[in-house]
Amino acid sequence: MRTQVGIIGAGPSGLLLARLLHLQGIESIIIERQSKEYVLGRIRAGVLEQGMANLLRQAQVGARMDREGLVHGGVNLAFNGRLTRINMAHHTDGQSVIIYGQTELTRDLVEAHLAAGGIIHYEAPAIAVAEYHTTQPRIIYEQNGQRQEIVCDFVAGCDGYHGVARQSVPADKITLFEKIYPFGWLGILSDVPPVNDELIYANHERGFALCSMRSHTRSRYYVQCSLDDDVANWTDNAFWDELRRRLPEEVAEQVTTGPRLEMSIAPLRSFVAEPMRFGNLFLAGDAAHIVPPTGAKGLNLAASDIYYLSRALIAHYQEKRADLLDRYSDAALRRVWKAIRFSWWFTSLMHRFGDDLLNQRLQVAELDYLTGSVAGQTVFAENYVGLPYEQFE
Ligand code: RFL
Ligand code: PHB
Repeated sequence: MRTQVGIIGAGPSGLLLARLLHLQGIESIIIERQSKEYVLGRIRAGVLEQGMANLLRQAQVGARMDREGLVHGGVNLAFNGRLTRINMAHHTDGQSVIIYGQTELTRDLVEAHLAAGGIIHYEAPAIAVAEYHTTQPRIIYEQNGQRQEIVCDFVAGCDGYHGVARQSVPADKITLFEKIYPFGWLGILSDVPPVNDELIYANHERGFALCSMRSHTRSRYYVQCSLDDDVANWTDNAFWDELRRRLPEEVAEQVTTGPRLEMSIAPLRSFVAEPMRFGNLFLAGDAAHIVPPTGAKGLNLAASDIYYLSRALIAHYQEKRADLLDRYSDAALRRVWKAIRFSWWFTSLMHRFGDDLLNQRLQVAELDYLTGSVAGQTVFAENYVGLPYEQFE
């Protein structure tokens, strides 16, 4: 098999890239390890920056997001038993975020891509990327127990943290930066109305908590948990009790509880691989970097990578230009590192780190300062709504 751009991974990065290329007449094939049902059933992120929303509209998959997504111009920080709202729109010239689940967005992308004749091979794990330093890189994969190959002009490694694209590069050609946090997030999804119109990030001496949502009738809540905790240790009631203990009283009283649709534990990690280009192999999204979920940046970084990568590939095919391909890694990484920094900082500010009482007092002092200062609120707001994409043309 032959194609122009071979894409490994049918998550948001791979699908969005395929879609943007297709609209410019550039062909691709996506290889996905899991089944379609599995990919469409995953519960992950829920907050879209404006830059990402615009890119989805450009990819002609924004209609349902614009109909069903919830626009939030503010976000709440809870600490010391009280709730403070940061008016993000006010501090960023009217910018906001859109609450729209990654699950829904993935469905929109898959449906649009398949309807336009796009090719996605599910249950087809890539094993390696070969000869990526030549003009004919190959993706080697398996399907129905058979070894297969796709010869491409370029390979996009959109295969997430555990993918093979990054691992196909020799260790001495790639630099990895990693930090693993000493706790996880226990999350519940439940068909109950959210406790608040906008998100609440809570710092509490028992540990962090987050009140989020997917719609007016579906809530997503998280509590910080220990790394060796297990979902089997948690009944629904135990989760709701722990959540309420970590929220200001007037909020806790308003929480509507219900049975779980899903409950899971996610570890927290900061990770960056540099560079993001190796010959004609390009890494994008979680394949190249991971952020802890505290700033809601993981999915949004996948989108900014694809903004840069799609433009670079389009300039190559339509204008025979190589300069944007050459600049891809640096441009993407500049934005990645700023989001890595914001997510690390927000994680450090909101979570309980053991019994470090000094640290707890410092966190409260910083939150008090941040929420009481126009400069502090502005810094928070412009990072949360998403730093701008660089001009890339
Ligand atoms: P994805 O979504 O992981 O997609 C990668 C795809 O590649 C496939 N794959 C392979 N395919 C073929 N051959 C192989 N050898 C392959 N190896 C892997 C995988 O099956 C998968 O379909 O990466 P992508 O597209 O870069 O998108 C990134 C986002 O998904 C990610 O940043 C966010 O979901 C991160 N994240 C969260 N971000 C937030 O902003 N807020 C959240 O609440 C949030 N929760 C989460 C998350 C990520 C999680 N993961 C990865 C474990 C919760 C979880 C559980
Ligand atoms: C979510 O709704 O799943 C969510 C929202 C905000 C975050 C992380 C996760 O920072």
